[in-house]
Amino acid sequence: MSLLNSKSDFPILSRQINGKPLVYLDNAASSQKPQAVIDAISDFYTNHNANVHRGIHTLSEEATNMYEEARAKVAKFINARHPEEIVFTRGTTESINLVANTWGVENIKSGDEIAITQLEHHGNMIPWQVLVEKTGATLKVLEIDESGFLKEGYKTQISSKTKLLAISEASNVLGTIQNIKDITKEVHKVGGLVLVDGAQAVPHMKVDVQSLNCDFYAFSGHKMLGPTGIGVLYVRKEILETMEPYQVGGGMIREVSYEKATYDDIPGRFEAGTPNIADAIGLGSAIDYLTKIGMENVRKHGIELLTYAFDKLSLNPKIEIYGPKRGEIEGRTGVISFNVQGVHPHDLASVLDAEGVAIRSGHHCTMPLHRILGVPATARASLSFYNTKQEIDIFVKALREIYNRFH
Ligand code: C6P
Repeated sequence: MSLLNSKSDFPILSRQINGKPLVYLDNAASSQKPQAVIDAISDFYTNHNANVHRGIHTLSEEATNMYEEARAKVAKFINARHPEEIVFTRGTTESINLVANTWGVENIKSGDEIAITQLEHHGNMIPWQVLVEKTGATLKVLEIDESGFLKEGYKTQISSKTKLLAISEASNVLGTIQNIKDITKEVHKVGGLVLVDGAQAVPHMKVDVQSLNCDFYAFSGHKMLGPTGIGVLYVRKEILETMEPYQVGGGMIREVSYEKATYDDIPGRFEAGTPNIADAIGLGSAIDYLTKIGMENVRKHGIELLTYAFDKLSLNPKIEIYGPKRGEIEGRTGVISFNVQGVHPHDLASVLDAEGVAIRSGHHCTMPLHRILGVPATARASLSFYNTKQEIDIFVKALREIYNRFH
């Protein structure tokens, strides 16, 4: 499949916004969906809809097979050893909350430490704040350098007290890609576990949980061409088997009496109630689509677009880009957070919208990081492989005009 023709696979990308062709640069918030994903969801409801794991009639068996096939696709996509290591959730946020409320509550005690980094999304911060509050443990915040990389000094800040390091593989603001493999090695040395927030990594690069050797890996379907309301939590099998259910009820039990219940095996015991069947199947279709393109090609094209955008944007000295610089481009994804001198990011976003260009402005659910950056808000253009150099030209030209208008 050619990347160059892929834009036409996404029906929404031919829309006009305010009379201008849509230039969609808000992919870090949520990506657009190819027709194949929309069709997969529609096909499920049109031809196969039934509940899963509950019936022996044909439709129920078809639905169950399709749902479990989607799980197997996810496992293969991130190179998990077993499909049972994949729990379907609503998204990254729910995946992380699941870990905090199960593994966390069961294992974290007063005197223990949980470590995060300064650049974490609120979704990988607040669940740990609540957990330490509940358990009497301590939350340690590890420092990042100017480009957003975890500072080497973290090695002296972790110890046998560190039960978990929760870190994003790619930042949603700075784009910085951490060296998870090395970090995992260091945390395992002191006996801790590693949870990776992969929300901004999975859409852009090959993720291999065995090679990263992480213990938990969380991500969302909607940022990687899949539907909203479906996400993934990978947990290493030996750990998942020790965890108690997150929610309890129908569909996750083995035996129930009026007094008590025993629970299903993994992963079913973490999916109480009727799961989001159609969207899991939609996510499976998104994985098929990305696999056809090849994640190596997605990454290669991403770097090419990012380099092009960097070169164009850095022609204007009034634009400050945060995160890894041009010389470190391999260390980042296509998230470009920036400020234009003298223009508020919200003004930038609304004037760009009038030109058909969609970007995000604000704190991007990383208020503490923005305090470190010394600004209350940034503008953020985030690229996907379906963006083109022509679209970047439109974006840069519109920025130039806005700058001239405000000065
Ligand atoms: N970031 C953004 O515009 P959910 O909302 O559960 O799908 O994902 C939460 C989340 C967790 N971690 C990281 C690194 C993220 O980027 C996000 C979502 C979006 O940056 C919406 S705030």
